[in-house]
Amino acid sequence: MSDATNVPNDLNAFWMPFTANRQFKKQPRMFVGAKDMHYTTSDGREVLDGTAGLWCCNAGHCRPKITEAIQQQAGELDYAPAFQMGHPKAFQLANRLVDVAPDGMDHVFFTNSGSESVETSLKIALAYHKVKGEGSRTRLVGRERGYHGVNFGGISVGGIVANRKMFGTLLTGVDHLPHTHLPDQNAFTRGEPEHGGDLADELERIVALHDASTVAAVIVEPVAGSTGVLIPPKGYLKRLRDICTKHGILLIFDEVITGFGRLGSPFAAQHFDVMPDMITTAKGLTNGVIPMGAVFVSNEIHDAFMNGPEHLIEFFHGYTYSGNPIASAAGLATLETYAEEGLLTRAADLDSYWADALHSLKDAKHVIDIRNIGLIGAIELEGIAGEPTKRAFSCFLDAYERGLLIRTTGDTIALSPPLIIEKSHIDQLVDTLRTVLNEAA
Ligand code: PXG
Repeated sequence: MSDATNVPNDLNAFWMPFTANRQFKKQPRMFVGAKDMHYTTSDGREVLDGTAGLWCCNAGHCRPKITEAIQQQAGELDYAPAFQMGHPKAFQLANRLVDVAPDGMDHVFFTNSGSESVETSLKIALAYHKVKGEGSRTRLVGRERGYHGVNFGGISVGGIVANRKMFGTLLTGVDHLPHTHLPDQNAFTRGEPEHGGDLADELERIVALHDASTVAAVIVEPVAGSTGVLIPPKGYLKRLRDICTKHGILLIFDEVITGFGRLGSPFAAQHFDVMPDMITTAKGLTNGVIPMGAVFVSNEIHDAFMNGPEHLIEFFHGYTYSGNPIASAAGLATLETYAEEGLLTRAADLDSYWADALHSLKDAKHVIDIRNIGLIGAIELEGIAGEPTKRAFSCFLDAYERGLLIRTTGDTIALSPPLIIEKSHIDQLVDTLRTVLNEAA
């Protein structure tokens, strides 16, 4: 067993998350370095990052400003208690964040991950109705195929069967909208699909069944990522907003992957011009470098809590690491990097080049659909009969051998490169994928 960082040591102790552990440990894939658009593998190869790590390294890798901010903060103030005490950088970061958030979202609650942001937003929704005197609003509505992290609230409102079926009865009082994936009508659409906007009306049916007075919140990903990239049909999100408003239900956008520039605006809410009541984020907030999440909260929700005697805690929730100094420093440096390089809007400039490149794969082997929006792409493959996910997973392995990192979910290849990507990288990415697909069994 070696302690050197560039060679695999004993792999047994680490039970890896969302990983085929036995396959991986027989044939490990290790990154030992990263810079800008590339990873370096333990056998010295460069791999083009087609996924921004896991949808999080939006400014690319090992960016100097972020690295230096973390180093400096670690030597200056390593930790400050998060409850009943503060430190300046958490407040600075909250201010910078609300500067890029949609108008009227002037408050931020810090967490450490997307999953925690989701739990936090659901708890704020329940508590908000309670403090407003509408404590009967306890039901939560999610959506089939939704991904909202892995904690109990998130998997309850989520709609990915594999993430739910092992874990009992989950939260009670949860209902689900139908998903919006309509391949027969929308296959090979560029951007928002034409068909399916009316699926938002299913919310009226759910509200009618339970009565609006029992429904607290609806949570959706504006663009669903983990389920294989589902782009909202035209008019869908606006319709959800209208129905929620009509019935006094809070609308939560889970922007853990769409936040921080992925669609060409800081947030999807701005891209689609639909304003939710809360936005959950993580990932790109610190460029993926240090765990941190944030829930953006509308002024109305925040202000509803600021009542009663001033010495009392207004909301019984929070984490030891909420607004951690090093994470805050990383967040500030990340936002500076985004601003200096125009990264929160760069996806809008590259959108059509990206779309053309992706859709040029239409005739590659096995491809049954291609979807894109901002700097997100999905290539859906026909699965091997009786062996779902196997074809896409072999493509993932082959792409890695050919110097390209992609993600797969089911039989869909998902792409979400760092927002610093250049056209030449897009060409390389698509050329590699074409070879991989055409050679796939
Ligand atoms: N909400 C959404 C919409 C997400 O995409 C989470 C919550 C949970 O975040 P944390 O930080 O708790 O993991 C996510 C996470 C993929 C992939 O390749 C997506 C995520 C995580 C890992 C892989 O699709 N999304």
